[in-house]
Amino acid sequence: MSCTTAKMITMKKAEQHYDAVIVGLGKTGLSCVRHLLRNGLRIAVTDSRMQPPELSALKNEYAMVPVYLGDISAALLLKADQIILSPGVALDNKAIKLAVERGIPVNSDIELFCQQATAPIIAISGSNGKSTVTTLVAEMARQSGLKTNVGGNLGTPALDLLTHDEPDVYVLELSSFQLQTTYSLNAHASAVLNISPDHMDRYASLENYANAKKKIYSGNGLAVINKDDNIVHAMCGDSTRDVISFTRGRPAGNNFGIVKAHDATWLCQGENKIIRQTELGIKGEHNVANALAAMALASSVNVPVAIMAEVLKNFSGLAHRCQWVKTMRNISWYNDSKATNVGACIASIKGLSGLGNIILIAGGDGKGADFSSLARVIKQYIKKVLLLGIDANRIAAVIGTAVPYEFVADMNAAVRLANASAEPGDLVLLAPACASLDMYADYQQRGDTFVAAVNSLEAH
Ligand code: UMA
Ligand code: ADP
Repeated sequence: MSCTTAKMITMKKAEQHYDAVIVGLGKTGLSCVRHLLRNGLRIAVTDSRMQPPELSALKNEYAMVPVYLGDISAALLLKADQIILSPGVALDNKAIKLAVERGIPVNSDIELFCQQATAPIIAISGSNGKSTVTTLVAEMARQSGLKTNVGGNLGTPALDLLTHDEPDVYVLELSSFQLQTTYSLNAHASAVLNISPDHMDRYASLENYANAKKKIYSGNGLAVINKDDNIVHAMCGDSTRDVISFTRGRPAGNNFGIVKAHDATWLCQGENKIIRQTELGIKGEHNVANALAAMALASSVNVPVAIMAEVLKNFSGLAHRCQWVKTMRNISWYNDSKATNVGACIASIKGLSGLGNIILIAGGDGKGADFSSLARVIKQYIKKVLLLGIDANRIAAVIGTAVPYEFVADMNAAVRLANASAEPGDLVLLAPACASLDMYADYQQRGDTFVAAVNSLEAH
């Protein structure tokens, strides 16, 4: 080969090579662009959508970064030293699979984060309660004087939390999608809050889904375990590391749990009473578990129990989580748009069940869920169900004749019909047991649409 030909080949290779190709141009993708450019890497971005959400931000801020839209191309991925995969893209995408077969590493934004962050990380996963617990832990850490950066699946991409001055602690909500391509996490403390089926369109089995979440316990930090959840409990069963548990039963040793005393039911560490259940700002049995988990995690950075109790009194919950909207004609309306799987819907119904008969608004994109476990709870607590979205039929099939149900075209129709069906003393609950993406941009938009429809009732 002549010297000129060899040079041309080298140049061609250099032209085609990327240090990293970022797959996905949503929030995560854009945070990866910023991070990798800061580190001087040569990158390209691809997204299967023709109009991904952060396209104009990318064009405005980083016009020089090549972007490939439409079907994700294996040929592009094969030009990369590594692929940075956004959580919304499945590992079984054809092009990604081919790249993996050819030995190209696939990493999450969380992997990049872990490679760079030096402050301790408190990491939280689970099927339900992640955002609530993450917010509580961050608030407890902040109130105790720690400089705290909070984010991840909660909203702010983890890489956007990296600052010049490292905080005292990072508090990260992590999804199974983020964890499955993370390898360097060694959290100071971590928890899988609970496991119930979710994202069954992305996992072959519950076991695969749980195994992705289990990765949060990698390393040797404090493992916080839900003693009441067999799947979580088994994740660190034979561990020799530091483990602390929480339970809605009586706690053994220095673990967190519930003690029923003559005066009240207390959330405790061992025998040490921290806060009465009635004083919690967030309501429902599932939130008792969330409060206990938050305290166990916060104890890893020495948050005083008095501060834990104060935060738990003052925190009345995040928007779209079992949120009271209003009461009219003695009918109360609740927005739990974030109940995006069956487990969350059941927890939501049980949490409100003592307050009156419930009319349930449910349905949306079931993400491959098996809805059969909803049937018993609906039969026990629900007066009527209004169903919308692409999987409305699948929910109707499990309800059968147990409880009356009707199909509705949209949220306005659901709210109008619920209002017409409700009697004084009833509750109307939006707890869809499904994702919102078949009808709305996200769960927030679905919840906002519900709240707007409820508010418009008053005018009539
Ligand atoms: N998408 C495509 N083609 C692509 C890339 C994405 O169609 O090439 C679609 C995905 O299928 C998905 C949507 O675009 O429906 C968003 O995917 P994304 O990876 O671009 O998402 P981001 O905007 O980066 O937001 C992600 C998390 N989203 C998902 O995991 C789907 C956000 O969690 C998270 O807040 C954000 O990163 C910052 O970390 C949201 C979520 O729904 C709240 N998470 C799931 C959950 O909580 O159940 C896991
Ligand atoms: P995530 O971030 O995991 O989706 P959130 O804290 O946003 O969890 O809560 C979403 C919904 O999940 C709540 O409104 C409630 O219906 C349900 N939920 C919250 N915590 C729990 C729990 N510990 N167990 C079961 N369901 C829960």
